[in-house]
This record gives sequence, structure tokens and C-alpha cells, in this order.
Amino acid sequence: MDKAFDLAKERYSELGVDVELSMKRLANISISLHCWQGDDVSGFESEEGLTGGGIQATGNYPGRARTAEELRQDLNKTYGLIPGAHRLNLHAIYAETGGRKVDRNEIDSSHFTAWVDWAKANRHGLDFNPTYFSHPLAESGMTLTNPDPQIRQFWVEHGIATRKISAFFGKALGAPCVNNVWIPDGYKDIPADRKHPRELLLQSLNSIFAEKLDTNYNLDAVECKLFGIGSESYVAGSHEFYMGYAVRNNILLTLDAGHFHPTEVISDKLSSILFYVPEVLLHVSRGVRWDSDHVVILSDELRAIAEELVRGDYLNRVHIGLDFFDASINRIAAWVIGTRCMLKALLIALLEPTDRLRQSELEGDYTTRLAIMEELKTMPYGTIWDAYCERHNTPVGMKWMDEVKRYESEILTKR
Ligand code: RNT
Ligand code: ZN
Repeated sequence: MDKAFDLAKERYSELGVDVELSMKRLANISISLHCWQGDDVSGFESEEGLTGGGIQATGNYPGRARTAEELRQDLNKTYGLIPGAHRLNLHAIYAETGGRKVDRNEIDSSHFTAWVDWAKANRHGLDFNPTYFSHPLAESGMTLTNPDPQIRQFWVEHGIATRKISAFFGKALGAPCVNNVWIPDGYKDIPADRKHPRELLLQSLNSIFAEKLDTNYNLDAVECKLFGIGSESYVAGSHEFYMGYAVRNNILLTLDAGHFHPTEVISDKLSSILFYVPEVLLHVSRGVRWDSDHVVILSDELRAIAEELVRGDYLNRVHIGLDFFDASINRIAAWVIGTRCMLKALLIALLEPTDRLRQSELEGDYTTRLAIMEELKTMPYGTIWDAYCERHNTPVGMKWMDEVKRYESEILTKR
């Protein structure tokens, strides 16, 4: 291992890359793991699980976390198999109300103290999301754009409640919490009026964001989408809508990798959007033919996203969150594979001789640019990754899988 690492390091230094520096930079990056991979986006509100919203978890692999304790237990296992220090992204439906029914417009920080205690004890930052699906008042598919003012008001109150909880997280943990608004609102078939729901959305958002909150604690984000199941023809919160909203109000824009036309990529959007919004939240995901939320793998697009973050020097302005949910494979393995791939993509990007590439480009030497880019694809980054895992006391290679299998037979299959 040491020998292989020394040789790999030498190869990189021949290209002008400082491997130790790249590894140090990677250690400063925190990924926000989405809690909802652990229980198929069910939450603890009811037995029903995910309903509505046009998103779907398919599969019935055994071992889904059914309680907050089980979810935290699974998360602890997961973080232990991922090198570095990382965050957790919670949804409002993961409130712990002690068996009492507390509706979404009435949740407060007291329902999340166990999460905060856990986050503190394990040094995880927290991020948050209002939940605008899996609820009777979201059944029509209209929440913040609902023509009924009472229903709209309910969802506005929910949005306000989550901002307060988010600020509480940020304050308690000493690092800002990103609170991300995503709503499913739209129409299955061709709408007669595209303008009115957007007018209502604008009003609702203005009410939710009316109170100024300290950005040291809470960061507001809005997530756009092209279409969902049941909103194929029209989505109120489109890209243009939210980009305009984020720019005008100086808040964060969320880019989900599955939320655009199938040949459109978010890697190309960062260097435009970041001129106009203060920060971006990523929902790194993998759509297969539609916004299917497959587990993230080391794809060309994942690598392109990571390259943009490094080349554009955006790592301090882009929050990297994950968003996928696969119920057909071991859920802990899904988290580990997706997160390790995200980190691998970042490591590969950090191991690039960016200045040299840029220099070739500026000189019009596109031949050298292409030659280096292709050479990089077979450089021994796997060896550097293994060393990185070892240094961070996490399993190297497929060894993490042994631990997942053991956990599966000891814990998951008994649920
Ligand atoms: C849905 C959005 C949204 C959700 C989560 C659960 O298309 O991507 O981010 O996946 O909030
Ligand atoms: Zn998303």
C-alpha cells in the first residue's frame, strides 16, 4: 500500500500536482447526507410513508429504519464508513413528537432536540427542509400555490416554522443550517393559467421569508424542478421562477441534478448562477430517464460537477447535499456508495493540474488540453483514495461492505 501510494504520488507530481495538499483540501469538505435514504422518505408522522409529491421510492429491501433511534443507529454505521466529517439533512417529517399529533404548522425546535443532541455528540452539522408532501392538505398537489387561502396559509405557517427550527439548529451547532424549500405544485395536463399559481407562490414565499433571520444560523434556499409524476405539463416552481426569486432576494438557489431536461446538466450552470446568488445548494442525484433519484455513482456528470466546484473555486459557496432514495438495495450501502462516490469525484478534481489546463486553453493549445484531460482519466487516483480512507480510519476498498453485511445480518434483518 505504502509503495503503491509513493508511486502514485510521484506520477502526480510529474504532472505538477501536490497530492498531500489535495488530500488536505478534501478533508475540509462536508457532504450533507439526506436522512430520507434510510427510510424511503417516510418520516415518523404516520404509518403511511411517502404519499404524493410526484417522487417515489421503489423496492422493499428489508431493514428500513422505522423510528428515529433506528435511523440514527443506521446513520452512525454509515458515517463510520465514509472518510471525513459530514452533515445530516433532515426533513420536517422527522420530528419527534413523543407520539402526540403535532401538525406541520405547529412543529418547533422542541421536536428536534434529540437530533441536535445526536448531531452535537457526533459533530455533524444539520440542514433542514419543510415537507410539502405526504399530508392531507397536499393531496391536491397544490401547497403554496393552493387557490384556497386557508390551505395556503397552513403551508406558509409550515415554512415559517421550519425557518425557526433551522435557525435553532444553526445556533446550537455553531454553523449555518440550509433550509431548502421544495414544493410539488403543478399540473398533470396543460394548464389554462400558468401565471396565477406563480403569483400565489411569489406571495407565499414572501410571507415565509418576511422575517429576517441571521444568516450565521439560517440560510434560505429554493429548489426548482422541470416536472414530476403528476406535474408533467407544468411546475409552478420552475427554474426561471426560482432563479429570479433567489437573485432578487439574495438567497440560495438549489440545483437538483434530476430536475432538468434529460440532456441538460447542472455542472454547466454553476459558473453562471454563482455570479448572481450568494451561495448554491446542490442536490446531487442520478436520474435514469426521469428524475428517478437513483444512487449517485462516479459518472461523467458527477465528475464534471466536482471539477466545476474545484476549478471555479466555489467550495466555500456551494453546499453539497445528496438526494436519492433507493429501497431496492441495502439502504446503508446506498448512502455509503453515493457519498463515497461524491468524495471520490472531488478527490479526482482536486488531483487535476488545473493551472496547466487553463494555461493550454489560454494559449489556444487545445491539443494539450485534451491530451492532459484524457491522461488524467487513467491516473492512479484509486490508490490515493485508498490512502485517504486509511488515514481517516475508514475501511479501504470493499472492506466497508463486510461491515454492512455484518450489520445487515445482526440488525437489519431482525427489524
Ligand atoms: C423532489 C426534490 C426534493 C425531494 C426531497 C425529499 O423532486 O428533489 O428535494 O427529493 O426534498
Ligand atoms: Zn432534490
